[in-house]
Amino acid sequence: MNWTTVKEYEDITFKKSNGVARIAINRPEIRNAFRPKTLFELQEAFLNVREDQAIGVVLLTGEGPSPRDGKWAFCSGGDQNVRGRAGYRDDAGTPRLNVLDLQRLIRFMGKVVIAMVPGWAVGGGHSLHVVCDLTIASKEHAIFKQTDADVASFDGGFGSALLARQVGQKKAREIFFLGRDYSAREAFEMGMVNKVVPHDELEETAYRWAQEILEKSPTAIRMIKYAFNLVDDGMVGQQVFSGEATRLAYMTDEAEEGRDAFLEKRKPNWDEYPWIG
Ligand code: 1HA
Repeated sequence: MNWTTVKEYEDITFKKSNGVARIAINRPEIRNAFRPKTLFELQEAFLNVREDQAIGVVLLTGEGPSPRDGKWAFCSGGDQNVRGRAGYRDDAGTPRLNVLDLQRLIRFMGKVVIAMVPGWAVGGGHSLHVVCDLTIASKEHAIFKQTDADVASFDGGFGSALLARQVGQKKAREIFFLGRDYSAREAFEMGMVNKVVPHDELEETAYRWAQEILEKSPTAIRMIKYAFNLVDDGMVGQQVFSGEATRLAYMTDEAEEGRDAFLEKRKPNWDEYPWIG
């Protein structure tokens, strides 16, 4: 792995190497809790990746260990220090729930996002791993825990409903209603983790998975991600999937005839394009 830093940020790190982007929350002393600024920076990095046609896979993770006690974290959700009555306050004091914008970016991006979980994945951080396409977890240090109900918060979107798709209704309710700790192995057995690896091999494994994915057809991977999403995403899922169908249709001679006829101010000639039944 030969990571090159894309840009320096205050709350995150952002690197790229050989078709893979690595985006990490960098607040290890508070278990990588996010504040609005963290999320604005994450959104900027994800938008950069979305527009970079050389990148096919993103690894989302948390820097660590904590310089205070040596513990690892993926993310512990919203930073409770800046939580106000209507959301998490940004530098100007505006209350925000902008982790939901990040979730949508991950969900609707035509690239694979892998959660690389080195330690705690808690609350809104748990929901972030849920919305990622794949999760690879540290055998020794990853712990999954949904504390939303402990702090009077709730992710009623992907964090819960998509989780139920992954682990089943009963388990998802247990995770939210009891807020217990689950090891990487337990999370794997439930179906919300793809692979458990020794901590030292976490990044290398995620990077290797990314390289394997990069050997596949970009169009096929994008279409299958959107197809998996479609059944749960309602009309937005249909819009995203259909957008890709439109893109493919634009690549046909038939579509070019439609455009050319308009530009040449003539009737389109569809004779060469049969009504396939
Ligand atoms: O649910 C949502 C949303 C839903 C819809 C729309 C938007 C949403 C946006 C956000 C969220 C949420 O994320 S709500 C859930 C918020 N997160 C939590 O409730 C987790 C709180 N943290 C913990 O439960 C624990 O710290 C831990 C299980 C992650 C780790 O425990 P551990 O290893 O015993 O460490 P601990 O000593 O508790 O934490 C180390 C330091 O990190 C502490 O600071 P210190 O007292 O040493 O100065 C601790 O306060 C700090 N810290 C940890 N997590 C957070 C935090 N500080 C602020 N915010 C945190 N989330």
